[in-house]
Amino acid sequence: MKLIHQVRAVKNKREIANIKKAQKLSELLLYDVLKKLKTGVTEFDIARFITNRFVKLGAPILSFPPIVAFGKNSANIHHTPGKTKLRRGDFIMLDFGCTINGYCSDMTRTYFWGEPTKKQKKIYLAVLGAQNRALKQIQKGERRAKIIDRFARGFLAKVFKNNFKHGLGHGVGTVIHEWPNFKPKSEDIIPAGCVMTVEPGLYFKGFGGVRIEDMILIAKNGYKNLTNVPKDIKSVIL
Ligand SMILES: [Mn+2]
Repeated sequence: MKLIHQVRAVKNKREIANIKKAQKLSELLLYDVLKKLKTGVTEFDIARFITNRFVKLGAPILSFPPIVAFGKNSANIHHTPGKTKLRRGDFIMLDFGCTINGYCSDMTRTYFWGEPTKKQKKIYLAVLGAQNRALKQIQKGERRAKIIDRFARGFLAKVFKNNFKHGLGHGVGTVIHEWPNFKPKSEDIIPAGCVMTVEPGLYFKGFGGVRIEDMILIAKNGYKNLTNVPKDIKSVIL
């Protein structure tokens, strides 16, 4: 007999429509956020803007409190937005989502406020490369969570040692973190019809970090990316 979390992981059409709607709204909002960014604005200002804007757009219940992290604060995986002001050369990490009829969305994008340094660029491209590698395995039909996690983790470890400090991703549904999980020791096999995040990251204390998170729908063959916000290096330099 299947456990309830396994049954719940496979989404029906209505559930997928809600998740997609929540994601669409978050994307609209992300573009509004990008327009709000300016030197001197605080993380708290941006976080409050996100919260208020979701209320205005008719989705007042967020998936989780928004993460807005500038500069070295982006090295903190679960940073709480504070008084830190945006400065030239900063990383900008934005991680948020909303709910529609109880169904969550989840997305992270990392931007640069001005031209990134060589090191910043290297970190970003490593994370992007790791995500692409994991997605490629899923596309090819790999469904063992730990193998998918290993592809991303192994790639990152070749460039930077031990800086990827969390699982590669998680199921999304009526709660923001649900079964299954992309983790090194996960025994999960990802079923078709399941919505997962793929979110590699690199974090350097005192310097900053990058996380790129997309939400995907696992198909029988391959997957569908539900996140449609550009993440190539050119698009993330503001
Ligand atoms: Mn997530």
